[in-house]
Order: sequence, then C-alpha cells, then structure tokens
Amino acid sequence: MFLDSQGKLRVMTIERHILEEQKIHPDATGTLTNLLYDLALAGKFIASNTARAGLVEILGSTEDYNVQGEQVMKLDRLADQTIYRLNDHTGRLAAMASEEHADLLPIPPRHPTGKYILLYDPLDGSSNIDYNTSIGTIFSVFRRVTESGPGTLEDCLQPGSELVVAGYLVYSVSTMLVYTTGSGVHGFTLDPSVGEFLLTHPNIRIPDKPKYYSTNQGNQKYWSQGVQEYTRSLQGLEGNDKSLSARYIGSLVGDFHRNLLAGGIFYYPADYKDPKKPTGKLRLLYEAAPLAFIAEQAGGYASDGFQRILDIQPASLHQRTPLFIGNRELVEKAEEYIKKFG
Ligand code: FDP
Repeated sequence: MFLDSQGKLRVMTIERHILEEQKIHPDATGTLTNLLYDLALAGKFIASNTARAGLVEILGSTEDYNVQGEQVMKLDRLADQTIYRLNDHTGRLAAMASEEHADLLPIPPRHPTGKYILLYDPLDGSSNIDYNTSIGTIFSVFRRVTESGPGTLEDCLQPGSELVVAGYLVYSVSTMLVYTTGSGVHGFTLDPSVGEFLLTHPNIRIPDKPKYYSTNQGNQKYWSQGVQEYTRSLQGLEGNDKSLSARYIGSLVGDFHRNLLAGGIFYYPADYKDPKKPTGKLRLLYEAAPLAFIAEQAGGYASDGFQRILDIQPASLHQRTPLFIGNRELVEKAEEYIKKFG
C-alpha cells in the first residue's frame, strides 16, 4: 500500500492482480482466476500453521499426541490436506497429484470435475521444518488433455511447456507468493495484519549480473567430472572467471527465490551415490518444471544438464531429474561443461 506520485492511495491485492491478468485473455472464463485465489487461500492457512509450528506441537512425528490426547498432524501432512480440501469440491479440477502421494488424487465422485489439473509439493524443504528455516509450497496447473470425467494419469504427465500456471509460496521472514501465468512473474507479500497478499514484486526479472551459486557441495565427490569442473569455474578457479558467493539453505523454494531476486544458479545434479543408477533428487513434475516455467518467464533458464526442463516428457508422476536453474548464461555454461567433460 503506497501513495503514488499524485498522492493517490494504491493497493494491489492478489485478487485484483489476478482479475487484471484475466483481462489480458478475453476468452477467460474466470475458472483459473478462482483456482489461483484458492491456492493463495491455502497458502494463508499453511503460513498461519507454519508460523505457529513450535507452539501448537505440529512438528515431529504423526504418531505423537498433544496434551488433549488428539493425534498431532505433521506440518507437511497438514499442508497436503489443506491444499486438497480447499480444491476438491470447486468443480475447477479434474484431478490433483501431490508429492506426498504415490498415485493421482481423484476428485471425490460426489463433486463435479473441471478442466484443470493441479500438481503440488505441499511442503518443500521439509527437512528444515524442525530448525525454523524457510520452507515452501510449489504448485502448477495443466489443462486436462482428456475430454471429460475423472482426470487421468495422462492429464498429469505433460511436459512443462504445457503449464498454464506455476507458482510457489515461501514461508520465511515473511510469507510470499510468486506466480506466473505466462505473462511475467509477480510476487506478493502476505500482510499478516490484514491477512492479504499485496503486490510487492511486480514483473520480476533475474538480474543480469549473478551473485550466488547454490548447491549441496557435500555431494561433490559423487558428481560427474563435468559438474565438478563447472563448480570450479563458478568458484573462479578456472581461467579468468570471477568467483560467485556460495549460498545454500537446502530448501529448494528458498534457494530458488533468493537467486531469482539476486541472480545466480541453483543446481542439484545427478550423483553417483549409488554407482549403478545416477539420478537427480528433485521431482520433475512437482519441483523442476514449475520453477523452470517461472525462471524462463523471469528471463532465466532451466536444464537437466542436457536439455530444457520444460521439454521433458514425464514418464511417471514421481520422476526425478537433475536440475540447473537460474541465469541463462550460467545454466548454458553448465550444459557446455557437461557436454565437454561428462
Ligand atoms: P527436502 O528433502 O528437505 O524436502 O525436494 C527435496 C529437497 O528438500 C529440496 O527442497 C532441497 O533443495 C533438497 O531436497 C535438499 O537436498 P539435500 O539435503 O540433499 O541438500
């Protein structure tokens, strides 16, 4: 909320912003607008529970009981159920899929189905929950490809280039919601005093000059030669490259968000901890593809080291992928190193 140059009070709530974006698409029915609003509402519930986590005993095991003898719900399960429950009856979705569940989540038969598919990682960076460090929620929306009835796996297994919405919430010093519908990336900060997300970061662009590299360097000995050499170049140990600062929370949303605003690269490469099957850790559908859509809309790029993340056709719901994401030239440089050294 601020006074513009004519002294007029300006407030851009997320609802108003979403409605204004809808006007760009004259054929829009408002369904997607409402879906985004439902997601913002889920974010408020999760943020409120996250903020009270240490007080209301929702940390730790789901087997715990609180002083009233009620079973305690772990924060990631609570986040998962919040998103599902707020979206299962609206008639906007044909199905959902969550990182917390092995299979697709159908819409209960008593409720109508709609034309969109929602995928989400309810609480990303969950190993940080017990340590009061930033965590997040990632969501993305596809248009269904089947005609009608309950959504199917085929509706979910689409490449990221087909996404119509991607966004995340980061629960940290403040709560932020960042999203794109394909016309730029916009960030909103939750004002807890009024319970509303207000536009604070319109049209986010990754700064041209990168500041940080972010990766779990504890895994370095399991990386391929290409990734090791690339990391040396980011540290300024190769040629005349200037070094970047290292920052790593170990919470994808937090690490990605910082680098989106400050410039830099996050990478979680394939590693050879199990020499028989080198794989990435992050999930293509729940994590990599939505963030790749956001990165590209902000002028950046995301790759698995060989190809554009948004072009990968998923074969299963929980497929994992290596991920290099951030400033375009840094991601392309990673691809060059991997091509050259493997
Ligand atoms: P977490 O296991 O804590 O849920 O998606 C998984 C994820 O966190 C990402 O948020 C994060 O970037 C990464 O794993 C951290 O993995 P490491 O602990 O191996 O660094």
